Amino acid sequence: MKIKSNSLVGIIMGSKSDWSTMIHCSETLKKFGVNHEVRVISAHRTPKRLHKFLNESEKKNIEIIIAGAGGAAHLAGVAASITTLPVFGVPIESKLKGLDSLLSTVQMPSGIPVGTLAIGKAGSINAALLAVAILAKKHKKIHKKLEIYRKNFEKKVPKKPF
Ligand code: RP5
Repeated sequence: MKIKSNSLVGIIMGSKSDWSTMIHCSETLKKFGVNHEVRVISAHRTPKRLHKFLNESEKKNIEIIIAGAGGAAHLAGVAASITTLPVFGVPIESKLKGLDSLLSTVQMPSGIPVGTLAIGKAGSINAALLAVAILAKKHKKIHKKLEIYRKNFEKKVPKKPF
């Protein structure tokens, strides 16, 4: 049975402490008018919540899951194993500068993929932009906004370094 919702993306993160990174993902989606849900869900602290959220996401119109986690960052991988929705992983900066988070997220054995972005803020923003690019194929309004964004983005790059 379908659940009523106008969210296209689900952002999950292992801890409230990840929000200072994942807020950039949410802010970027907002710029493109992409409705999304944001939840603190941990693969090891709240596994039932993870199953429930992904189960409900599939019954809503959610098309993409973005998971941010740090340290032994298995959230994106576990999420990808539960749902058939595409999952992007954002490695959160950690005590090991995010290298642990990056390797935990990116090194998925073949069979269950996680599209892994860069560590920290850049990855958080890019996860949103990648989601936007995928959504743009189907959603015309998002496509238009992406084209405008790209045009303006190029203009922001200075021609000279001084
Ligand atoms: C991970 O542990 C979370 O994703 C977070 O990045 C990290 C630390 O969590 P807290 O101790 O700050 O709650 O599960």
